[in-house]
Formats: sequence, C-alpha cells, structure tokens
Amino acid sequence: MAIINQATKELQLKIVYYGPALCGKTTNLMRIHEQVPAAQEKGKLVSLVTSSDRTLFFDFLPIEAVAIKGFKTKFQLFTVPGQVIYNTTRQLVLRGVDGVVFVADSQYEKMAENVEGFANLEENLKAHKQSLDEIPYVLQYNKRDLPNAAPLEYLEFLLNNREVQVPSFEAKAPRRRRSL
Ligand SMILES: Nc1nc2c(ncn2[C@@H]2O[C@H](COP(=O)(O)OP(=O)(O)OP(=O)(O)O)[C@@H](O)[C@H]2O)c(=O)[nH]1
Ligand SMILES: [Mg+2]
Repeated sequence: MAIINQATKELQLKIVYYGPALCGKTTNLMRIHEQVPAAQEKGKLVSLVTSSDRTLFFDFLPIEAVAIKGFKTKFQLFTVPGQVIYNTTRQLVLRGVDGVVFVADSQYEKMAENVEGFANLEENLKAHKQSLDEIPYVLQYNKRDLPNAAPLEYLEFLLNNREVQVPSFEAKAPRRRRSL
C-alpha cells in the first residue's frame, strides 16, 4: 500500500519483481543499482542469498525518483525467491505491494515454469485479498539474447492473456557483474 506522508511530503511505493527460479529478478535490481546515477538518491542493494547465489529471502533496493506534485517519491524495489520451496517467503514479500514486474524467462523450456509462476503470483495475491485486477503490473520477457528464446507472440499468448493486456518489455542481461 502506498504510504503518503503529508508532513514530510513523501510518497513511498513498493514494487516487487516476481517470476520463476533463475529468470533474472536479482539481476534486474543489480542493473538498476548500477545505472541509477549517484546524484539521484539510491540506497544500498541488500541481497540475502544462498552460497550458490540463489535468493534466499529477497533483494531490496530503495530508490528516490522525481518529485510528483511536490511529493518526493521513494520506490522500494524487492525481488522474491523463485525456488518453489520458498512460497511462504514470496507471499510475505508481496504484503503491501503497489506494483509488480513479472519477469519471464524467454527460453522455450521455461514456459511451463513461467505459466506456473504467473499462476502462483495470482494465488499469493489472493492470500492478501488482492488481485491483478487492481494491482498494476508489467511483463518483462528476459533472456532475449539466448538462442532458444521463444518468439514474443508466444510469450504474449501465454502470459499476456488476461482481459486487459498490460505493457510488456523485452530484456537481456547476458553478463552479470559480481559486485554485491
Ligand atoms: N543469458 C542471460 N542470462 C541472464 C539474463 N538475466 C539473468 N541471467 C543469468 O541467469 C542467472 C540467474 O539470475 P538471477 O538474477 O540470480 O535470477 P533470479 O530470478 O533472481 O533467481 P532466484 O533468486 O533463484 O529466483 C544468472 O546466472 C544470471 O547471470 C539474461 O538476460 N540473459
Ligand atoms: Mg534472485
């Protein structure tokens, strides 16, 4: 839920990067962290990972963006752990979410996981009495650099098939800098 502080003129929004295991959620936050100019206020990227770099709880990155009608906007970016066993954690991270970026892995063999991940997002929102009818979300088709990436039309057909279609974006991050 967006927090509006009239006294300090601040607006705080929580955005969650959601998606199947290894689709590139953490990489998204790392790239944003690298690319937001130092002049713009950005906090530390906090990552809680296993020894093999898989997200254990979540990643967290606070960013300050442009002012909207005199209100300083603060985005809190989170990722969830994609591994199936961490569903309770995914549910917790979704609490109070204002917007979702669903990251899909473009590789053909990941389609079932993408579809399951999307259904899992809907289920977990339901647990908070929320739904994608009211929570704004976008789709990111990641790993477009890989040779076995499925055509965009196929991804759209599988994932962007709710009553209202949402914006979708292609992405690739072939190299990952180990800079945490
Ligand atoms: N080729 C390619 N590899 C990518 C891309 N994005 C991420 N990766 C790689 O995919 C692997 C998993 O990336 P992560 O960002 O850790 O994935 P995640 O979704 O956070 O994974 P979990 O936290 O376990 O759910 C890493 O080796 C990344 O370097 C991409 O666009 N292209
Ligand atoms: Mg991760």
